[in-house]
Amino acid sequence: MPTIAVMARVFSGMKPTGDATLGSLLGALRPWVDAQNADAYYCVVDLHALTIPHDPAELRRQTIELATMFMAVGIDPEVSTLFVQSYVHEHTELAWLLECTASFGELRRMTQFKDKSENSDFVSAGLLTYPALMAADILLYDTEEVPVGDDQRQHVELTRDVAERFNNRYGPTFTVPKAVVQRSGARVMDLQDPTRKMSKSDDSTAGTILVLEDLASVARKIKRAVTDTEYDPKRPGAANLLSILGASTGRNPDDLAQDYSQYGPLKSDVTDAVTAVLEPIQQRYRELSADPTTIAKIVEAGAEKAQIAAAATLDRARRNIGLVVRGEA
Ligand code: AQP
Repeated sequence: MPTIAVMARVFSGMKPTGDATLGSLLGALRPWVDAQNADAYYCVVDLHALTIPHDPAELRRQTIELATMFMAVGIDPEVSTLFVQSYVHEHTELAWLLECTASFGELRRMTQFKDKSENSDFVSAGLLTYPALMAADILLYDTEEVPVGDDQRQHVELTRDVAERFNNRYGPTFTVPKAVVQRSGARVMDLQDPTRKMSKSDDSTAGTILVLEDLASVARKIKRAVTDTEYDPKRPGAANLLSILGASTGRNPDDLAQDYSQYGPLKSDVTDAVTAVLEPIQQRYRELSADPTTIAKIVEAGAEKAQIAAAATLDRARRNIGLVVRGEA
């Protein structure tokens, strides 16, 4: 398992585009908890949710729900900073400077852009420029490490390229961050189609496990997960179950693979392990969601703290790129 350096400056975010899945929990939220420190920033990236069609009332509801989920999983706002992206206007402002630093060609090559634009009637310009906003999110906090699932590795690579280009062109401005990706759980696959990533805005309900899902339904879905007739730990369905089990128990999936010769016992152990992970989170979520006013105050306070760091970086970037500073002309 990759280790996060002690007290590294950490930033990561999640879009409020649907209910958190087992994939986002194992690939991102749990690693975030492990990486918590006074220099860790965790953000509900609501502006990214605007890149695809959305319902405004749903977005508002899901934003506070996702902040509640961060805390239910174990993000402690007394330790790290938890906030909502759109509260800190520096994100969109820096994004413009970075859109003018990234090239059209590199944005167009992003796998997520290609996947999400492929079968859409309406492809927003924001879907193309999304990685520049994500780069701004990360770079504003002088971030050293970005804990993400495997699918976001490419966007962090682009962030590195853009930061280096900006620093080369305009002088030292940004810390160049690196992605930290778990070995197991980095890409949890759909249980019905293990060649496809489990995603929260997907309609594959039978193949997706939600963090807040009824545990009997979770057990049914794992039991019905697509596998082959003969046990083969290398096949996608089996590899996915072993990766989920590894991420849930902290054990190495390659070692776990040796413990089984049939799918029945494997599925039963995956169910127990996933239940043990989800149960306390669901309990904590129920307690926290009874008091949304407190959550709203926490994200407000988090945004105030985040803005102090963000404003300093934006000021540096504005000066270095050549914008005249108001009152100093
Ligand atoms: N299946 C997954 N396995 C491991 N990690 C995952 N993540 C998401 N799905 C899996 C990680 O969780 C974080 C969530 O990021 P996001 O919500 O901003 O965007 P995403 O990666 O596009 O997640 P989804 O669930 O696929 O959202 P939609 O469907 O709205 O696009 C990231 O660190 C991601 O790697």
